[in-house]
Amino acid sequence: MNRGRDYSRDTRYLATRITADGREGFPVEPGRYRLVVSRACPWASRAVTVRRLLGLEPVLSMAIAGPVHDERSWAFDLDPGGRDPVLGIRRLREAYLALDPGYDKGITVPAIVDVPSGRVVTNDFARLTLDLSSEWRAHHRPGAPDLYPTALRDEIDAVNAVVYEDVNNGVYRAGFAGTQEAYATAFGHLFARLEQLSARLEDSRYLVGDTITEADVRLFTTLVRFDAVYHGHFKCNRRKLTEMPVLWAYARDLFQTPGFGDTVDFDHIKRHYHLVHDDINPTGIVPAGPDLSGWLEPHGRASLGGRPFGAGTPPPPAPPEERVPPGHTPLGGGPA
Ligand SMILES: N[C@@H](CCC(=O)N[C@@H](CS)C(=O)NCC(=O)O)C(=O)O
Repeated sequence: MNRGRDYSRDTRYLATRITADGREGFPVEPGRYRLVVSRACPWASRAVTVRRLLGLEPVLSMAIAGPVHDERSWAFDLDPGGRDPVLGIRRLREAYLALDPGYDKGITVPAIVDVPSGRVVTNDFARLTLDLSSEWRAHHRPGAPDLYPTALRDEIDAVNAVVYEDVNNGVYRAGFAGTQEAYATAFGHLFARLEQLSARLEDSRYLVGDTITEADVRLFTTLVRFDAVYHGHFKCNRRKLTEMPVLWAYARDLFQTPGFGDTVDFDHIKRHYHLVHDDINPTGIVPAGPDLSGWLEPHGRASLGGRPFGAGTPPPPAPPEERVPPGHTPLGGGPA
């Protein structure tokens, strides 16, 4: 990441696509690939939620890196012996260097690794979830929602574009701003966009159409981090999420929908931001708050109509090894 006067994201991704027809050399194949994530990261969390909503767990395995990384990249320090049990590596950089020993761009999550070769295939986070929806369709669970329906793609793309610019990446532009002006600009755009989204969601349960879509997944991953990290650590403090009634109810509604809140690890989120960005939090103190119990309060949005899964069904609980540990979530967490 490049920080400084005007924070800009390094967008030179490894953009090879895994497709149903394998036209880029990597066909969709059950068991062949491993999705590497951190539950702290909003971009990776999109993929965690989409994989779960679509029921791809049996065909696309998942590695969860520890929340705190250093310049040597994400580490599998939550796993026995500090190694990912499938890839056999300690750090994500090993999979990037297996592809290209001279690799000098961001070693980021989410990434999908080709298990037989141990090489990263893609870290193109924006494309990755859309491909899980479209290219992996043959492996979706029965009752999986269509998160990127053809008829709504233009509208979803348009919402995603402004949400990315002003909200998903906007909080980073505010938090990593190196000048007062850059911060003020990002701050202004962020809260103006949140107001506009709030107006859009006042009478409409979801962002596009009357079921959950990719657009909701992308807005959710930023909203769920808002009070825990963006409000304080990134100085996005005109209002807390809990002070924006429509967005707060919308976020709670999604949080309580299987596949969203049950993937959220507040402990990883708070430790990642406050410990990794030691330039903006040099003491390394991780805040004790906020109180998370409000996430379970009734949201009252069912009366707006809409059905989260349309004609489909919610996903069953995650496999025990993929549940968020107790104490990291107001939902209780842990194996059932
Ligand atoms: N690669 C994308 C999104 C993924 C991303 O930024 N992931 C972060 C975590 S939230 C990451 O892996 N950072 C590691 C690093 O930059 O060293 C980007 O930079 O725009």
